[in-house]
Amino acid sequence: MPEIVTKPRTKTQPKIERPKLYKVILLNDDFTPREFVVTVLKGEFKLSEDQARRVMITAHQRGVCVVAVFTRDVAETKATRATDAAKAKGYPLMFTTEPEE
Ligand code: TYC
Repeated sequence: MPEIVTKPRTKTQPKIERPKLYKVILLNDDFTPREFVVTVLKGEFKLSEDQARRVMITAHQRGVCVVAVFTRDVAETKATRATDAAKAKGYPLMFTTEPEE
């Protein structure tokens, strides 16, 4: 009798990788009015009044503050839009992005 060799039918599930997250970082400067920073944080990043004030004050006192984390595309788009909104008003306010560890 010929022996029938069958391979075990193992279905390999495609691995879903979690997308890497990027921090949006707010940088302090000496010129942008505090109120404007708060307005941008609320408008672009949907922070509450309270959260926006805390983030602004932290950047003001420490030099930088993490605003939020997003996928790369979203982080870069929001950082660029927020920086451009300030530039349009003549302020040097800057948002950068950096990958999470
Ligand atoms: N340092 C600014 C001022 O004294 C206010 C400010 C806060 C600017 C946070 C940028 O990320 C910033 N007018």
